[in-house]
Amino acid sequence: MKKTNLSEHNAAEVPSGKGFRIGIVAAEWNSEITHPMAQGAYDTLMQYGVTADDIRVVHVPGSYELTTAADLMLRNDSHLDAVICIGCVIQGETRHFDFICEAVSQGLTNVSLKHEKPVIFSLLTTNDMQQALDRSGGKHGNKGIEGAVTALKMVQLQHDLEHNKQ
Ligand code: RBF
Repeated sequence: MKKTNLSEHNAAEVPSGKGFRIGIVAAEWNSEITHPMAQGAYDTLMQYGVTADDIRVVHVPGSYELTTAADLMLRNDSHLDAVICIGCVIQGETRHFDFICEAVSQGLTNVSLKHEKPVIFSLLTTNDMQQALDRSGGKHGNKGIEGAVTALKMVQLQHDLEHNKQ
């Protein structure tokens, strides 16, 4: 099945998050975008059975700091199963676009491999503010919700593979 948008996901295909412990890191830069995404991620984790005690939310100044925060969270909480990283970089508004996107995508990959845990890339990289609004609760869904669904699927996959269930 072709899938480009997990916001309207099939609940039957999403693993239960019962017993999972998940971190959320959200950048304050473009907070009108990142806060609804973080809320969408949080609500989705709760919807699938992750308890409030097992969701750790932290904020960082900008998307560039997502990498450091994800690394710190995983280093200091050995029970964490995954970290969802939420940010928004708008191309038309900053020449830093390429630097930040490259650093975050490479940085989060490195953190994931270093800690051997899923680190979810929920970084909006849009041409303008309208495209970001469309993806943070607008006509293209909420990429924070999709980040949470991806986190649940990846934690379950890791568990299954480590226990030879797939
Ligand atoms: N952070 C974002 O999350 N999104 C942005 O669009 C964004 N644009 C920036 C533009 C400039 C010129 C600078 C200096 C920073 C920007 N940042 C942005 C903040 C960046 O992620 C980081 O917080 C700072 O560079 C401090 O390390």
